[in-house]
Amino acid sequence: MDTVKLSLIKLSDDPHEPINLLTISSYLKKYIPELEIRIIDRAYENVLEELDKFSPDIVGISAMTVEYSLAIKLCKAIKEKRQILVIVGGTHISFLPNSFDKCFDLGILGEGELPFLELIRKFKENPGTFKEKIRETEGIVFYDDKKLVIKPQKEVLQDLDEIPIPDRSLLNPNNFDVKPVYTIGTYEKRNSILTSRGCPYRCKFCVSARFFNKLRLHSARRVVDEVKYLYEKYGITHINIWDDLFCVSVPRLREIVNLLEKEGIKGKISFHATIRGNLAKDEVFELYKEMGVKSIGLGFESGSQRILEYLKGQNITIEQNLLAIEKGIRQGFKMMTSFMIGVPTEKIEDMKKTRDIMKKCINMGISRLFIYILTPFPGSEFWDLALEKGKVSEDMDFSKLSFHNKIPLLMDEDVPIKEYLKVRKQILKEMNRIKYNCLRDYFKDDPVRTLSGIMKNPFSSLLKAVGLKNEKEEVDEL
Ligand code: B12
Ligand code: SF4
Repeated sequence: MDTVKLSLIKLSDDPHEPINLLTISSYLKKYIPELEIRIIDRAYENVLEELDKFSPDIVGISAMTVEYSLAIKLCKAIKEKRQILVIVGGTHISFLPNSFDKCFDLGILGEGELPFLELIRKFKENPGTFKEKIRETEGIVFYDDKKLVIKPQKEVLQDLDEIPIPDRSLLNPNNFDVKPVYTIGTYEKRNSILTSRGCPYRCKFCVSARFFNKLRLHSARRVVDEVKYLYEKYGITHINIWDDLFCVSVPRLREIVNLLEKEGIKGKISFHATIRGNLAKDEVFELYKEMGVKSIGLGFESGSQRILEYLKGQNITIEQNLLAIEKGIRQGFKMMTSFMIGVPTEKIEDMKKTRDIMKKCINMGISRLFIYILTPFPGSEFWDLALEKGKVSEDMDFSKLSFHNKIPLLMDEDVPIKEYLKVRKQILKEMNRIKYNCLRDYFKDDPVRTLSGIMKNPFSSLLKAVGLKNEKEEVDEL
């Protein structure tokens, strides 16, 4: 086959760029330049209509757990119309290959670059015999007649710089509109980058650290080249760094700052990045400031030291988290943090401690604050526990597994639900104290745009983004 046409589908209707699909695309194009790729983003496009227009040979769907049920529906709808190859990839199938649905031709397990390249190569050689030839590839799952064959991926890319800078022209143009940026509360042309894979820690609830396993970093040069490309080619003024722990290497951070300066783009772009309480050294804040980081996310998780240790291990304390927040605020960063409740062994007293620490963070001047209910995503230690307790299964409705669940699946069994709901209501009320922060920031940045945005559609993404609608509904419901 001379050319292969590939469609990659982002199922989330959240208007963030699918950096994973961009990454896969740039890697595939490096080795198969004649490959024609069309990314379809459900946030802006009707997937089935766009597929009709593009008429691909292969469709690749990316699915997190919460999206897996939708991925199956979409695959069935595609197959009703045409018999083309439909592949599923992403975190869900990688952790739960046993949930592979027969409607898909194949699933890709783990990091997609190597197995997907192999697959497209084989398909391009001969679409007719491709299925027989792909069988020996590692990192795939498929049905061989009635037998499910799972071949885990043994090797992943070691040098992330082998992935060329993702080509943003594959994105829907709406991605480049000026938009409200929740983290900093201003209107920007924004985009995202990913400068690493993995994390040296193993928090019990975390999926991505286990997914990527070994920590790998893009070089500082490659990071700055991508930032420069976004600034010069697309006029991007804000970059969200999606890394789990961007500050994990201080020497690389320093090199990034130096290179931004050398390239003459330091101070021209603002960033959002993450930090961990035990890594929040003065030097990191200083480098973040110099680099142009304006907002910092920190996972506080719990106001109870016992639960914090249970979740994150012994290398982190409440004092470290508070100190990090205090330092950040003092230095002018917009600090944002998140907590979780509904943790196994967590008692009402522990939740009250979380409520009190939230109060403290608000009094200190935290900019944004979130509270989630612990969700046992496949890949985390909690999935196994929830499975044992019969709270989840491999053929459940996966759309229920989201942070926005109201009733926890794993909370300590001795905690009376009424008591839990009472504390949760107090926690939400506490959070409501700062719910206008973001709106206030938007007003400050551009009052006309903010007002007209609200007038045009009071339930717009602007209000949704500041959490007004959701929190009010939740408080009323309880
Ligand atoms: C950016 C991000 C988002 C963004 C954008 C998502 C997007 N589609 O791009 C937004 C904000 C929308 C988001 C939302 C949510 N997210 Co999120 N998100 C991330 C984050 C930080 C980065 C994703 C990423 O680009 N990673 C880098 C790439 C390289 O990795 P990757 O996505 O896994 O992709 C690789 C492979 O999976 C595979 N692959 C992926 N797709 C495909 C498709 C094909 C065809 C193939 C062959 C291969 C393949 O190849 C890729 C390259 O190696 C990850 C954490 C992380 N570090 O990964 C969490 C993460 C993916 N999110 C997670 C969760 C839970 C959510 C939410 C459910 C949270 C919630 N609100 O409850 C929502 C769901 C939204 C919805 N659909 O309703 C979990 C997923 C857990 C799970 N088992 O599903 C993660 C892992 C974080 C965690 N808790 O550990 N998220
Ligand atoms: S929660 Fe953050 S610090 Fe913990 S393992 Fe995951 S990425 Fe690392």
